[in-house]
Amino acid sequence: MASSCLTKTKHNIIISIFKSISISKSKSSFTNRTSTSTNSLSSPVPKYAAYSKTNRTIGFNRCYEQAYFSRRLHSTVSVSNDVAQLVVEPPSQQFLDFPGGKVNFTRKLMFTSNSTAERVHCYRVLDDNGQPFNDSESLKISKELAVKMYTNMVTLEVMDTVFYESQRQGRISFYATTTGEEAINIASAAALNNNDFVFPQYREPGVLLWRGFTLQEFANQLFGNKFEYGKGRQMPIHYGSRKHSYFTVASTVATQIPHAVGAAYSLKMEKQDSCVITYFGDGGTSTADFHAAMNFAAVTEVPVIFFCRNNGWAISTPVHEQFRSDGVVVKGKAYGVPSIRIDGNDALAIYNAVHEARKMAIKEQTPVLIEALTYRAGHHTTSDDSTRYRSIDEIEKWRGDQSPIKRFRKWIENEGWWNDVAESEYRSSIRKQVAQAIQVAERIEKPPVADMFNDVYDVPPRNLNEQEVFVRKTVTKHRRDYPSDVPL
Ligand SMILES: Cc1ncc(C[n+]2csc(CCOP(=O)(O)OP(=O)(O)O)c2C)c(N)n1
Ligand SMILES: [Mg+2]
Repeated sequence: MASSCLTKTKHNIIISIFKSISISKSKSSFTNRTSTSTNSLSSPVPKYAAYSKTNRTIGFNRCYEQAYFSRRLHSTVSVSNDVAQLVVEPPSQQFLDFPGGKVNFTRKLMFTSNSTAERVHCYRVLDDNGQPFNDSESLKISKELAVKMYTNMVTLEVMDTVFYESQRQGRISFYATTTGEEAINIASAAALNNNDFVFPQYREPGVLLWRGFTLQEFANQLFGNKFEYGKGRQMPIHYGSRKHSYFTVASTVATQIPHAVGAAYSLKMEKQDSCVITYFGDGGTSTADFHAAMNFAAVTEVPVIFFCRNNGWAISTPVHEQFRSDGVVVKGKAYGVPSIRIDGNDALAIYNAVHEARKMAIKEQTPVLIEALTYRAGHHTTSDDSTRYRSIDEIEKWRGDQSPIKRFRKWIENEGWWNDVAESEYRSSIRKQVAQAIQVAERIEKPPVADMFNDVYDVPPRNLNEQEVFVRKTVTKHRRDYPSDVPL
C-alpha cells in the first residue's frame, strides 16, 4: 500500500494554497473585530522541513517543486500561516478517512510550532483614553445601561476599599479585592440574563452586586452573622445566593468549572433558554478540572461560557511560569471550543463578547471560551503582600491609566452622561452605605453552635453528636475564650 502510494505521487501535481491571516509579532495586538479563534487563531507559520534527496523522491517531483516554489516566490501574500494542499490524485490517497473526520495527507515532515511569537489578537472597543475606535464592532449601549454599569463598578471599588480596611482593623478575618477587574465583573454580568447560572471563583462579587445582592448581604457574609446564608460556616468572601442563581464560592481552585458544565448539561436536557457562566483565573487553567471540563463541554455541546480572567498572576506565580502557550485562548482551539481573547479592562469589549457568547451558547448549544487580559491590581488576598514578588511600578501602571473604571468614566463623560459632581456625590453616598452595612452586620449575633452540626445528615451520626456535646462543654467551661455573641 505504501509503495503504490509513493509511485503514484510521482505524477501528481500539487497546488499549495496559502491562506493569509493577518498576524502580529511578539506582543498580542488589539483588534476591533469580534472573532472567535476558529477564524482568528493563527496556526504556526510553516517551517518547511529539511529537504533531503531521499524524501524528494518520496514526496515531490520536479513539476511539484517548480509549481510550489514559483508560487512562493511570486506570491503577493507576505505572511502565510496555513497551508492546505490540494492533491490531484485518487481520493483514497488525498486524505485519511479517520473516525474523527477526514485528515489531509502531507509529504512534509513538519511539526506544529510552539512559538508564541505570533499571538492571538485581543478584541477591544475603547482605546486607553476611553475613545471608541471608529470601526469597532460594538452594540449600541443606552445611557441608562452605561451609567448603571459605571456606578456598579464604582460601588465595587468602594466596597473593596472599605471592607479591606475593616479587615486591616481586625474586624473581619479575611478579604480579597477585585481591584483592576471591576469591568470584568460588572460588564460580563450586564450582558447575561439574571437567571443564567453563575459558577464563580472568588474574584467576581460584582456579578452578585449587579444582580441585586445588597451591601447588607455582603456585610452579613463577611461578618458571618446569623443572617448569612452559609450560617457562618464559610470564610469571608465565599458568597452564594440561590435567589440570584449564584453558586457558593469554593476556595478549591477550579472545582467550579466541571460543576458549571454539569449544570449546563442539565439546561440542555431541559431545553432551557439560558446558559451557565463560570469564572476562573489563569492559575485555574493549570488544573485537571479545567481541562476535563473543557473537553466534556465540547463533546456534549452544552451552553456554558468559560470566562478566564487572565490577570497575570496566580498569587506569586506569574503567567510565564503558569503556561508556555499563547495564554489561554489557544486552549479553546485545542478542545474544539470557539474562543476569543478580549481586553479585560475595556467594559464595552467585555459586554459585547459576553453578549455574543451567550447568544452562541444558547442558540448553537456550544461552549465558548473567553480569555480576558487584565491585571490583579491588588494583593492576592489580605494574607498576601504582592510587593514581595512584583514591582510597585508594575502595580502602579495598571492602577493608573490602565484602570478599567477610569477608562469607562472617560467614555461616559465624553457622551455627556457623567460629570465630577455626580462622581463625588455617588462615591460619598456609597461609602456611607457600606460603612452603615458594616455597623449593622457587626452588631448582629453569630449563628448558634448547633449550626455547625446540622444540615449535612438527616439523622446525625453518633460521633457528630459526641462532638457537639464536647464543644458545648468546652465553651461553657472557658466562656471568656469564646465570642459572647455565639448562642450556645
Ligand atoms: C486546588 C487548589 N490548589 C491551590 C490552592 C491555593 N490557591 C488559592 S488561590 C490560588 C491562585 C489562583 O490564581 P488564579 O486562578 O490565577 O486566580 P486569581 O487569584 O489570580 O484571581 C492558589 C494556588 C487552592 N485554593 N486550591
Ligand atoms: Mg490570576
